[in-house]
Amino acid sequence: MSLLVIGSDRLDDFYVCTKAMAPERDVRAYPDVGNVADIKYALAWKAPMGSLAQFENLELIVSVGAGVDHLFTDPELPDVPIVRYVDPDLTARMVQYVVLQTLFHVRRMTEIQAQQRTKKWAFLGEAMPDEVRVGIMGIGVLGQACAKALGGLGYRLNGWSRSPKNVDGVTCFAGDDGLEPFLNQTDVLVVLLPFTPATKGILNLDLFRKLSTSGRHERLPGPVLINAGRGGLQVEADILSALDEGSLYAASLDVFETEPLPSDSPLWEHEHIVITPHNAAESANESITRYFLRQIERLENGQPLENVVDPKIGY
Ligand code: NDP
Ligand code: OXD
Repeated sequence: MSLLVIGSDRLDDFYVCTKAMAPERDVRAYPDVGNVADIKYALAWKAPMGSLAQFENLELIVSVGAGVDHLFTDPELPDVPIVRYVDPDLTARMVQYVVLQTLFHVRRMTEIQAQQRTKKWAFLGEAMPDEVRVGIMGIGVLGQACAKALGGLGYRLNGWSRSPKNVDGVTCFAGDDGLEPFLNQTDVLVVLLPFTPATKGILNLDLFRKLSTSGRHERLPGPVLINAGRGGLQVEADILSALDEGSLYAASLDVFETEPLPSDSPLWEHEHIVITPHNAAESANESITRYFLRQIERLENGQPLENVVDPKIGY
């Protein structure tokens, strides 16, 4: 009945933290697994392909992240319940990131910073909050928390999801039919979608061209993209083309097709792009470990697991 921590740059931290928080438990850190038959519960982030298949008595996988695409890329993924990470720590950090990036672009900070570099003192027009429509693609746990915070700043809100939703203060759109009307009424596109076969490459030139042009005026020079979902959602060459042709004004990207972002990527150099190193919502080791242990306790006490993912839809 051993616990395993596997994958992640923070593997050693999770190991130490799990041992400290559950001293009565036997904890192993991959690849030092001992007898594979002992392993019953795994805390995983980007585990080496095929590695989880060797644990024949595995009963539960808890994902270190809210996204579980890192598990579903493994063709030998064991058929056991997968719980994704949903926690106030993660949610609060994502809300801060999305609010920060939204304000940054609506207040035209890339232009203001360019002015600073040339010691230029000049006012730029700024949109009033209720002139700006923030459209949240993926109005799930994180999207709804962001909507609440952005609504408090006075922005108008739209949301898009797979299944129809009712969210206070948000005009909701759903499915393929809802996508175009959602985009047509969006000035700032916040992306908090999971990476699945259905969302792969969805952020492409065709989509950017459907974003609202009516919000574009001297105070809000054009649509903004904020992607904190996954890099596989975006076509990076298309983001650059959209910025060049004006169908995007600016972008904040936390996730990339290849991570770390290669040093020769032209995204690094673009004046209207903010790059962050997939740190939009990097939760504390203690929060993640506490969540892992709670799921194990629930399983052992016969209580339902929380936030179990559906392998058929991939999130
Ligand atoms: P949820 O599962 O709660 O929400 C996902 C939302 O996306 C739901 O509204 C869902 O629709 C919608 N969705 C999924 N597939 C489609 C589709 N094909 N078409 C339209 N809508 C779709 O996830 P979270 O909010 O917890 O997390 C979202 C993602 O954020 C994670 O999967 C992860 O990739 C990313 N993330 C990134 C972090 C970072 O640091 N950059 C940190 C944490 C998460 P429906 O409501 O109908 O199910
Ligand atoms: C997550 C992430 O999915 O950090 O939680 O990317």
